[in-house]
Amino acid sequence: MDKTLIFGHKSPDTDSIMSALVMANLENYLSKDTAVPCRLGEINKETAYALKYFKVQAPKYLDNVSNGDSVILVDHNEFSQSVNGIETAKILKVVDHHRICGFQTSEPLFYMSEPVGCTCTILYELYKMNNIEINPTIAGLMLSAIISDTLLLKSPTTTIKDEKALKELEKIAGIDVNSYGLDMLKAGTNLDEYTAEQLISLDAKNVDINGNSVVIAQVNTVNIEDVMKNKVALEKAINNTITEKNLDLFMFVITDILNSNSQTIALGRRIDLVEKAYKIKLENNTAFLPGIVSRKKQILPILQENV
Ligand SMILES: [Mn+2]
Repeated sequence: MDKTLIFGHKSPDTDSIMSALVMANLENYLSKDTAVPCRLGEINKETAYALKYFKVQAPKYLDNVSNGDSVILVDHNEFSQSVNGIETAKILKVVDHHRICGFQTSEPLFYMSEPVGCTCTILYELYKMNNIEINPTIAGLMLSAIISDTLLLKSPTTTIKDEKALKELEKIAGIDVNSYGLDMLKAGTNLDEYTAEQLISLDAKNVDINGNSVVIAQVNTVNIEDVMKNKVALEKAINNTITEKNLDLFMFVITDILNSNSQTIALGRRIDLVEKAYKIKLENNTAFLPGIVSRKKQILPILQENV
């Protein structure tokens, strides 16, 4: 029997991990191949909290794929965010909710993309479409991903489909989504043990913006000042990464999940992109971004428009 490797993006967030686990569960109903959920990086604290709560093991770590490996991508499609060697793999399916960028295959594939708040919302629809029952554990994984990606439905990426899915999954899992969700999000904001290097790579995405090599990294917190206390160390780590990867811009976004605001530290030769996008002037490499919480909807496209 062939094995199909299923994984989300590098620097995995809760959606990337849960989508891999959930998609593997779904595939085991839909396909005769064996599906193996994988992860492309360390499990963050928020995800660890959710996995422990629902008593599910983390997927196995995958460093690279090689010629002809069968894979399914969830929660991403850009090769720059995918596994090493992705160019040589056989991509069977993609289930995603991001912009499509630089994506190409040599064979036909199943591709499901929707502009909803979370990949697990699309997976929820796939269970429905295929008439497959969702068990309470799978429901718990899915609702954790939706809470994480939509910040408990507060992010502007949230759609009616996310709200409906969350409501339904709450019933199946038999938990109170609001209290569980807040505990889970808070578990992810405990940043004390991380070094500056780790903080800037916990949830970092490489993106190409009209030929500019950009990294947008984000951390969630309940207290922006707490993170900003380490500004000097953060700046040093960011500058090292810029040199190492020859980046044009590194935008570090510290998001206050309780008040739905962010503070950014931006460095690189194209910090003008950030200044133009938000009509601000960075002071000491930093600026407050009121109301900004979503990289996908309020950062990436805004930078692109202003390039
Ligand atoms: Mn996602």
